[in-house]
Amino acid sequence: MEKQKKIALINDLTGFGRCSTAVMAPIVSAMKIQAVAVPTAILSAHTQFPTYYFDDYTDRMKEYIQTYKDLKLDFDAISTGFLGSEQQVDIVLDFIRHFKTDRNFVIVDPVMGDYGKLYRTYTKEMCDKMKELVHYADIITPNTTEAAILLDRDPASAPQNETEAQEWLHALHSRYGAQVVLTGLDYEPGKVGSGCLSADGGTISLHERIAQYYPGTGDLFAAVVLGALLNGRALADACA
Ligand code: PXL
Repeated sequence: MEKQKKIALINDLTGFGRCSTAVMAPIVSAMKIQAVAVPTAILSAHTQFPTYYFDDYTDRMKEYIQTYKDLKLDFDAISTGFLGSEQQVDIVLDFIRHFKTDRNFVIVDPVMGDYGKLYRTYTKEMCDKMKELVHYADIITPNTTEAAILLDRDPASAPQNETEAQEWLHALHSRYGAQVVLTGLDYEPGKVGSGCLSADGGTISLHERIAQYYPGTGDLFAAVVLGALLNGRALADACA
């Protein structure tokens, strides 16, 4: 029998409001991959709500992760998302150094903000540390706000047409060396979409816009891409 694949989901655990681990774990499970949750923070509700309880898990992560070192687990992919503190990046880098092999890959969703603004628990220092982490990724999945921050551009700027979207994809690839999935492309009336840059080149795919804002959509998208990649799809196909 083929061994079931497993991924480390380094991300927060949020109760109310669908995002991060709560969204990603069921999706990858349905795609027949075991989700191994590594919590970065525990929140009662996500940060788009006017109030939430935020428990930064930094101090407990080292001991939590030690179990996986002791059990000599091997992961088929390492995925990172929302981080609770600047110091957590060093813990995540240690995780990558320990568990990265030539048979797995690292996918970093550089969660920092959306719609031109940082999430409320993020600081400028955390964004600078996030840039450090992104250098270790094989694949990155920023939205346009996060891409702008990674490129030291105005966070409220975004590609205004397909040529600019391709330029953003190539700029991210040349600065960080990773394959790129750029989400939240929003320049054509009635449409939204994503761009993807892999060894096969850059592909933009737009689809019909749903006139609603759903926090956690990026997490859902990242989970589907991750599951599809582990199930043997090429990156552009996984994004489509
Ligand atoms: O989907 C990104 C995200 C993840 N985790 C938490 C969030 C958000 C976006 O608001 O608040 C806790």
